Amino acid sequence: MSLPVIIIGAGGHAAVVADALMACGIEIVGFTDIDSARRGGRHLGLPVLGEDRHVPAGYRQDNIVLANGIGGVASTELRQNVQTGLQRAGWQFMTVQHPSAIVSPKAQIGPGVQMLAGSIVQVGARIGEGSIVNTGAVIEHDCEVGSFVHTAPRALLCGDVKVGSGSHVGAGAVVKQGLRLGPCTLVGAGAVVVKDFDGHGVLMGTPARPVEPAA
Ligand code: JB2
Repeated sequence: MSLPVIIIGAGGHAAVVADALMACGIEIVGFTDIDSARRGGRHLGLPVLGEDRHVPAGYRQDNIVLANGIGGVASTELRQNVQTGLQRAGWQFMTVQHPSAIVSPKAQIGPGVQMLAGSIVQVGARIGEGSIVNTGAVIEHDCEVGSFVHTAPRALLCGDVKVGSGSHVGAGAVVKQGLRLGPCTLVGAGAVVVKDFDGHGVLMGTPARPVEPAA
């Protein structure tokens, strides 16, 4: 059983992470949030403790773990920066697996990965640190997903796809089997990707094509 958890961030993704932890019977101490006005309030019925430095008395790095409640659409940079900063200060980030997620015992799951309700991670898949497999997303066999990748709700990576670190695969998008997407690729919602892409850019549409990011 996990140590009690503090969730970083008190927004939409944090609520989804909290729900997954509650479904596992894991104790949640509360949320932190950069918005100091929220200190003393509640989120999902649990206390907002204050900013990241406001860990309640009695809790230390050896008797509590953190869960990353910051999601982000399009960019996972904030999520990554907040987590790596706190890790440098000595905090551990837990892996989260909703009880309804199906995760092959032959998949390799990095530290701090979040596999949310109804997601599927198939045999031979490898998922790097801090990535999100969001609600109903599917990572098929032998995929290699880098660190801090967000696979959004219902996105589908067919077998043997490689996705570079810091990428976002939008809701309902499909990436055809065997493709390679470089780091920091943004796949728009509903896109169908049928060609490799070097990364650091945006793919949209069916079939997906590179587009200029919105100004
Ligand atoms: O450095 C920080 C920090 N920066 C922003 N530390 C802490 N502890 N909290 C921080 N925040 C807080 O995260 C913001 O003040 C805000 O309350 C929260 C982010 O909430 P929001 O609902 O705006 O975004 P999200 O990342 O939880 O959810 C986004 O990404 C999900 C994957 C949304 O787009 C969701 O719809 C989406 N499902």
